[in-house]
Amino acid sequence: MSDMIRHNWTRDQANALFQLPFSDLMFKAQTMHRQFFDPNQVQISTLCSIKTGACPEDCAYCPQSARYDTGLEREKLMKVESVLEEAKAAKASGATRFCMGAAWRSPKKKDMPYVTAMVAGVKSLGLETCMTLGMLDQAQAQELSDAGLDYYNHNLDTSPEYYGDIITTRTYQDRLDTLGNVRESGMKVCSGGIVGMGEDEGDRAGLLLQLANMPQHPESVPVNMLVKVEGTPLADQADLDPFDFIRTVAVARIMMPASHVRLSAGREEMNEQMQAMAFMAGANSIFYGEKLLTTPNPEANKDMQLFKRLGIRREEYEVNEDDTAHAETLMAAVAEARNDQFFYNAAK
Ligand code: SAM
Ligand code: DTB
Ligand code: SF4
Repeated sequence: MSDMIRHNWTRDQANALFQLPFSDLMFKAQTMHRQFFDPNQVQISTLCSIKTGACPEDCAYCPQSARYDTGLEREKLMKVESVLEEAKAAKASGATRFCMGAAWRSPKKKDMPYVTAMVAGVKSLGLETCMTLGMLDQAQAQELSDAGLDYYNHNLDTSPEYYGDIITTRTYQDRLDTLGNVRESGMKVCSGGIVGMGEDEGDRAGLLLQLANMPQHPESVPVNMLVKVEGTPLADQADLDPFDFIRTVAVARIMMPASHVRLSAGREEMNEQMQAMAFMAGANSIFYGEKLLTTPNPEANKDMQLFKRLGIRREEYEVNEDDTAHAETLMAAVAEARNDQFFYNAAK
């Protein structure tokens, strides 16, 4: 099977997959999916926006950029206690991974003690941890990894060729450098992109080529459908043909067969048939819970009903006792340093 995990895809091969008749592509993706995964299991992550709005970057799709008037209230970094409350609620409603996102270009030195305490606290609850905080240098990546962060999300967003039309405040190479630092630190990589931003099929192929030709594939590949937010430059972007979205999922599945491909932003605008088709194309992860970071997501009970109707089961996460013990030790240290009973209790 390992020879099916390739890192030498050519542009012609990626384009050819997109050009296949739809049924042939779906068959190929399903066949690949079944060799690596149980096709009826889906991994469930819940998002939490730990720092919302007022971001200095200019990503044309993003409601959190300070450059666009999207009516979003800026918020300070959440308290560790509040994040842990949200994580408990996410676990109680069925999530196995908790993904914390911040509207930052990159974390500042003063933020690190708080975010690492969040990681240790969430981890000690028996959840997998993920963060997306912008660009990381090697030392920051290592600090997060040492705190017990399992995944770091940092998307390439689109092809290198289309990238300049979407973001000017950080380069494609900056993103690749952050992903390199994450990989080097020992954390798992979560990286994907957004479709429906006016890119063409070659750009969607170009994005997947970048991801699939990395020395190691990202363990998690979010495929986001653009959520069009009033006030952003992409608010009036024409809709992408839903079949082109499904094709992107299918090609991601074929090019990165052992990775979890996540049906990410945009589910609120998809009907159930389209979501079922995305699962058939090889998507095996979702964001779960009523909110993404700032925009709506389907209600949790609606998702559970859909899973039931499709015979889909949640992918379980096996808690590693050593990891939990490590997280508890870190929490106890944080509690002592802050002389804070809450952390002490959370660590027990
Ligand atoms: N600020 C950090 C960064 O950009 O690296 C982390 C948070 S940022 C909101 C995480 C990702 O969310 C972006 O890379 C982008 O892929 C996705 N995203 C943001 N706004 C979106 C939208 N309107 N539709 C779809 N995806 C979106
Ligand atoms: C990812 O690829 N998608 C998520 C997560 N990683 C952080 C974010 C989607 C955000 C959608 C717009 C919003 O809710 O603000
Ligand atoms: Fe800031 Fe991230 Fe939004 Fe870009 S995507 S504007 S970096 S929050």
